[in-house]
Amino acid sequence: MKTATQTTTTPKDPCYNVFCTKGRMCVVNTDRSTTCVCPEVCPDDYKPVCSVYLREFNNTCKLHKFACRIGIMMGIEKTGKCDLKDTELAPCSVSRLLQFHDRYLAYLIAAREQEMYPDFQVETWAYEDREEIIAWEFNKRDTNGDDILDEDEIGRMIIPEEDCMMGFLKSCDYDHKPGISKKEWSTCFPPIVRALSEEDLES
Ligand SMILES: [Ca+2]
Repeated sequence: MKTATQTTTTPKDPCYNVFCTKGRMCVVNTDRSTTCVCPEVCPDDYKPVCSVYLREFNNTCKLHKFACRIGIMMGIEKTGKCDLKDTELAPCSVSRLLQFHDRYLAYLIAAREQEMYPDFQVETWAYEDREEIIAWEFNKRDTNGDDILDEDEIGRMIIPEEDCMMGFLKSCDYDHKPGISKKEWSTCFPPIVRALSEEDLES
């Protein structure tokens, strides 16, 4: 799987090795230092980018503005318009994306519950427990135990009916090195449960 985040930067760009979390965008300051920001206002320039969730934005700033509102990592699949003819994947819709982390976490909690307490349901899982469940999933998926989810291991995580999964996995792999490390995994999969609706994203 190719690294999809920050495809517009080059190794000379000060932002090249800066990986902003929670949807933020790396900007270069006048002294060449960098800052991760959530853009409030974006230019109206039409320089389309296609996100890894196969949703198109008029420019990179608008992609980050949107991703910040949801608080998720969102890689760029390619600069330019999304070319859906080249892929068999369906775009991940906004409503499905809003609930993606919760949906995935609920799925993992059910699997973990089944393993640990097959006879009853746990009432609520604390933050630390959810953190542990996310780490448990990583270790289970890292079948060769090298602390990296490599291309084959990631390939086995794709669920055909989960149209946001591919984008999520691509967004997790943000550090220009192949595969998803434990650090990348815990960064892109926060153990929080959000309550956002599509209305929250308007304006
Ligand atoms: Ca591995």
